[in-house]
Amino acid sequence: MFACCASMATNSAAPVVGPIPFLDTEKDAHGHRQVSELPSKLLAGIQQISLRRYQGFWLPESWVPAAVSIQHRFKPRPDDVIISSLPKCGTTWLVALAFATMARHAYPPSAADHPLLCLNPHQCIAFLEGVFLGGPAREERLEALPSPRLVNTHMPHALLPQSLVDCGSRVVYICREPKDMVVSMWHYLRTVHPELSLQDTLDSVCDGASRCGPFWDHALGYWRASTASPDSRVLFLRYEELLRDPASNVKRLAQFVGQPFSPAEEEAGVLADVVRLCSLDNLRSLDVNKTGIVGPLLKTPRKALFRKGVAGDWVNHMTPEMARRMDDVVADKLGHTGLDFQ
Ligand code: PAP
Repeated sequence: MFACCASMATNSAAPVVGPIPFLDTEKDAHGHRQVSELPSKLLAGIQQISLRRYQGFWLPESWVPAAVSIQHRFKPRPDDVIISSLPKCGTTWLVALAFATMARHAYPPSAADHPLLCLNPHQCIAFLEGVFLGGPAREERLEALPSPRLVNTHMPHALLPQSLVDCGSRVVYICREPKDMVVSMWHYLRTVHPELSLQDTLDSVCDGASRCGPFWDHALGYWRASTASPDSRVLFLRYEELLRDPASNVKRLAQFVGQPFSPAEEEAGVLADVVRLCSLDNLRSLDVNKTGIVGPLLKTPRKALFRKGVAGDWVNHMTPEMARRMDDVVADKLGHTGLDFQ
């Protein structure tokens, strides 16, 4: 409407560009609304963490600009491998396994100087949200990484750039039984928010208003992408399956990223070494994982990333009513989809 009025106002060659509605200047260069315009909520039980609803998902407020930048500025490569998850679903373990697997020729997993022995797994991989919040220098470092790159994100599939799907980057997703995810999240957040109750954590997850939630849409987006075709570029893993049989799942992972373990490597114990290097007991015992904080975005202690590492711990914390509430949400939101958490 503005353009039409402008052309009526003058016939001169110079295009008239003003005035425009002042409100429109709140949109960013890509025409998106400003963060301050998006629906907001406080994460239940934690007054300091504010969420914004962006394209159907509740993101931590500070991650929204990162989500926009990832969509517009991340330049995926066909041989990129993207680890994706909701928080507390096995990210750290999968990151360690993927790094150890993909870097095994440069860094044999049995080597005494393996990077995972002196770096936290999250320091071995670029966290996309952190990169795109970190300014041009961090983006340049991401660009400068040699291929194949390994990065991770908590972004929902629907928020990944279309160019990532188009160019064929591989995505490895890990999901976890939601009651265990809730219990893990509660323990983790309590390290910096001791006032947080399990009930509040459960409520936020069941209401869909937790970090990168609704959890059912997050998992479903990746599930559908993984089952869309036999040659899907999305591998869908489950934390519980990794616990049951880590070696088989690491083999699947290696195959998927185009670096299968050869019979000779298996014979030599390389696969077993990867599993051992990334085991909870090993990672937890390392000095680097006993000290320090996870990163500038989340000031939780690193040691909180390595807690119990089992399936079914929810029975030790949830009342039957709490468990029923979550099971009802899962049945309601996912019952008809073929995605389950067995
Ligand atoms: P993040 O998304 O913040 O990185 P994430 O690693 O997904 O967290 O979740 C931590 C959970 O994975 C913890 O579960 P718990 O609270 O139920 O115990 C943690 O113990 C578990 N975990 C971390 N490393 C490993 C590992 N090497 N093997 C098995 N489980 C692990």
